[in-house]
Amino acid sequence: APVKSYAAVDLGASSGRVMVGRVGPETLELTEAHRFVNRPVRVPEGLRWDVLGLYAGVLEGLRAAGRVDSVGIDSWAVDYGLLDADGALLGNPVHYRDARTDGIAEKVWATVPAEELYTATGLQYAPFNTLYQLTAARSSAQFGQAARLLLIPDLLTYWLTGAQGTELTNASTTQLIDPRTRDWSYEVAERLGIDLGLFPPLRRPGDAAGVLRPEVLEETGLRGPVPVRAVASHDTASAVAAVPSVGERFAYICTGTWSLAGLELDSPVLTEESRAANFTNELGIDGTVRYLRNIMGLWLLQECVRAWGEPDLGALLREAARVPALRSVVDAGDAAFLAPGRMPERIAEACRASGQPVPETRAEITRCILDSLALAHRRAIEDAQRLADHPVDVVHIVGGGTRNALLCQLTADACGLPVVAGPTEAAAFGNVLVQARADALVGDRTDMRHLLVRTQPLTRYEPRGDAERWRAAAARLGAAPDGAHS
Ligand code: ADP
Ligand code: LRH
Repeated sequence: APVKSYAAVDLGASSGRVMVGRVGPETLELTEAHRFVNRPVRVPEGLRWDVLGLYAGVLEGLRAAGRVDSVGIDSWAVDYGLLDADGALLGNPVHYRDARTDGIAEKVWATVPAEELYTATGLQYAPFNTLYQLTAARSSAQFGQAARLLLIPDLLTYWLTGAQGTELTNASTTQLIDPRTRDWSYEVAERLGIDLGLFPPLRRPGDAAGVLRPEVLEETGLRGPVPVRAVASHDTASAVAAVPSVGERFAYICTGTWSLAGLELDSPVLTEESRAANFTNELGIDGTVRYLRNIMGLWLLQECVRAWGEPDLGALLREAARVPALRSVVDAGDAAFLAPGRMPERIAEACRASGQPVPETRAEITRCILDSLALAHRRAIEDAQRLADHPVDVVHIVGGGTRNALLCQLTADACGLPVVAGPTEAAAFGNVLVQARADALVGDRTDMRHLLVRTQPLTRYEPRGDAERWRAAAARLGAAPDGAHS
């Protein structure tokens, strides 16, 4: 039976990587060709992505990857580049943690009330949804020159191929897509004066997206033609596609810079209760809905580790494991933690403000973060099951957080459910598998998942039975509203 090779470009908020996947009917192997840091840059006008640095990393990765049957790109959601009428990039793409969207949502809601926006688009409120970014950008000189808008993976695909498109799973994070029709939300766009003509036509995971340009072949040393394939270009959609579940009754948590915790559903949940609980309905492969909540995730720890001068993570986590559990917890869903900087202080302040013991040492702060994340995972998974009327027996953890055994165990304890951890590079697996499926090497979504289960090492964590303590801690955090409020 044939085995083919695919390059998966996966750009996370903290690092980018080019992985090579080998896929056959009984084969699924992933190796890292190249990894590079993704560091946002603060310039006088705000926080920006170093998108040229990322593109250079992609080219270097493709060179290291060598001969592949096709290439797919996924990245974090919501952000975009603007092109002028000649197709040239206008400025550096703005980082979703930039402050330009402060106070913008209220302006949008004055035209389209938050309730209507939710029924029309199914998206949770987050200040950085593309819709709010565009509203903030509209009066800028740069925007006046824009002829095209390309989401980050679509921008890199354009640079590699010269062909333009808007991939659907990532488009579903703009707040301009209707999750029922899986097409643009024309009415919302019109009422808010957003020109959908800025976006090139929609394409779906598995669609052809062009071939590497001759100049790219030359720079990477590859021999053409090399097709580029649209994948589930939202990294979370690719990661969910690679959740190694065998049944339907599962929840997932994609852990990296963010924790995205929720369910895979056939249709969106657009109730007022769901909106109040800040659940989102993003689109996945095969017309599925990713019903989930954004939780601040390991960002909280990343920012502390950065503030502390990058101490060894393994040693820090071992010390944190010895700190007594649940002394103090913060609301890891709170958008107050969105911006970079002063994270250890901000966590301590949140504990003080809620009358809890203030964590002092690095190990104590780390433990506070991990307990808080586990608690936020518990709340999201409980709420999702109730709101979607979709009970689960197991929680799958995928992404970088699978390397944090303490976080996985605490999540099992908090949820009172077994946790199955792995794969770590879920987004890259999902990316590769969608490419392989387009070549008919794997069948449907279930086949993709079974192949993962047969080939990938997974770690199981059983809940340690202290459910009552977690219930009490959840109650202590109180009836604070959930999700990215501030
Ligand atoms: P993203 O895709 O958002 O950039 P990743 O999925 O790569 O994020 O996950 C990055 C996170 O994984 C880091 O912030 C860190 O907390 C965790 N991580 C990475 N390596 C390790 C490790 N060796 N031990 C524990 N945690 C790790
Ligand atoms: C994770 C992610 C998440 C989005 C956020 C902006 O990388 O794509 O799904 O909400 O970045």
